[in-house]
Amino acid sequence: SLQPVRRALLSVSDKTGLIELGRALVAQGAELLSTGGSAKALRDAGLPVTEVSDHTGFPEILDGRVKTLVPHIHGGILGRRDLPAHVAQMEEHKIAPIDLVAVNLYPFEATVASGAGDEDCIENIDIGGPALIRAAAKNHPHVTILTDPAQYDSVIDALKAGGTTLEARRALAGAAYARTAAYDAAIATWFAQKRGDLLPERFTLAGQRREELRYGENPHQKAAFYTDGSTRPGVATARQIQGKALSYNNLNDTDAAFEAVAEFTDPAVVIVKHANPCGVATANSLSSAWDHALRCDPVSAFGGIVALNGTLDEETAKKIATIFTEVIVAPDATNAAKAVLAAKKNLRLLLTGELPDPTAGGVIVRSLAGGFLAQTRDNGRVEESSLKVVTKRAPTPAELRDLMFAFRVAKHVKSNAIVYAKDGATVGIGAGQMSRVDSARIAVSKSAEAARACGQSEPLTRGSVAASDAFFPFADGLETLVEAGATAVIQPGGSIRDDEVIAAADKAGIAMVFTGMRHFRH
Ligand code: 93A
Repeated sequence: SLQPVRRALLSVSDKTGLIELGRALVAQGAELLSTGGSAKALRDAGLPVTEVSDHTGFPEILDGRVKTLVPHIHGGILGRRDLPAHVAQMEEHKIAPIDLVAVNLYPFEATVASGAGDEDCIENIDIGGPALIRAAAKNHPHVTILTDPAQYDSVIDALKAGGTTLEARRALAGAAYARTAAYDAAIATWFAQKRGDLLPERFTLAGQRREELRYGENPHQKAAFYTDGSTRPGVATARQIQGKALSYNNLNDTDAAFEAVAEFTDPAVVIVKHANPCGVATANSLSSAWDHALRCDPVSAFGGIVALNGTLDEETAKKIATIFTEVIVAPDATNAAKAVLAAKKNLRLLLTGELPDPTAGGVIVRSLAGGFLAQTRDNGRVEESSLKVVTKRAPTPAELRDLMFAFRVAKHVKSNAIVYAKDGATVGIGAGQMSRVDSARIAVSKSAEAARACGQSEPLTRGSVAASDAFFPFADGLETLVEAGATAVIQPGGSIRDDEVIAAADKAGIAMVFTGMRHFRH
């Protein structure tokens, strides 16, 4: 049944689209009720509007904390038009029915994000707005509830055609409760963070669907991309300059690549395939970092995601464009670089403006059967000063630089992770194996392949350093690194057999440092 609107209540903080909505309502004969600021905006646009306080005979009090929290408003929204007793009571108390409510809430989330003080944040906790939204949504058989300017157009069209359908009102009611739930989740999170409690007893996930994806990890899975309002530079906040829509796997891989490349201050390039880096390099230019990153595993780099930590320049863009690449993500790109990529219609270019702070806090969530796991981000960073040399030989300055680099890369490789590096570039990456020894061996065999590809007989791991994301439970893992030609090793330490591992390192004459910090990643 189409529901025309005789009376509408408009109370919005975000005035976007308000006038158009008001005009459409007036055009189809509705009376407009409105609160202070919204009423003023409507009046200024020349629309007839009744202040809520005039309608109820009760003034806005307590600095606006009580504006619409009165029976005349809530009775008008909640009364069932199909129950004679409700209709009679509304008449008895001179409560006029309200058929449409448009409310968007005090900008609590934006106020918190702006770094405002406690008092300001608290004043931006909307009480009357959520009450209006929840009441109107409950009575959706009779009432239309709008909570977002993006919904206005379709309702304006419906009003022109005689009113909203029950189906539309039901969908809007669902969206309304999602909005109040997300709003309360943001408030609860704020209180938890104030207490320093990142993982509170009740944890509510709230996201806004940004887009439906063509499919999930596989074509038979449905998928969507949700954003949580975080301003962390990355896939969710990036501008897409060109290319087709990003897939589920693209988004996941782009996130992994960009978070990894943000670890480095020198010009750096990370190439990711299946959420693992297959080449990482730092150099004195992005162009040369690209060359070195690609050399690590040119076979895997085909169809990869490329992340850069600086402005993409023309020379680097030309090089990347020579191999099939799914996504390039960078803080920025020069016009010349953009022009180079423009010819590659399918290639997506994402620009983030900034790099994310790898040391920033935050919470990471992963779902599992019956619930989800939450943990704080792995924002741990090993600094040179915290390394402990455990072998007779200490690393040379050149080895030390590469050890630091390799361990930082290992943090972004799925466990068990083994990373060989030389001269600021990975030369072999072993990822995601069930045994650490296997990861070490795989990295070497890949590096031998890469060496053949560039006409070398020796694997690139000769004379490299190696990083392990976790300790070696036995000496055999370390021995594999030595056999591959690593001259220095970085690992967390902490195994009950550390002594055996250190003895094996000393026997081989290599240098080894302990970080005291593990970087598992699954
Ligand atoms: O302070 S409130 O929690 N108390 C209320 O009774 C109330 N009624 C509506 N905030 C209330 N609102 C909110 O005022 C709405 O959710 C909307 O965000 C805002 C619109 O105020 P104005 O029309 O004065 O700009």
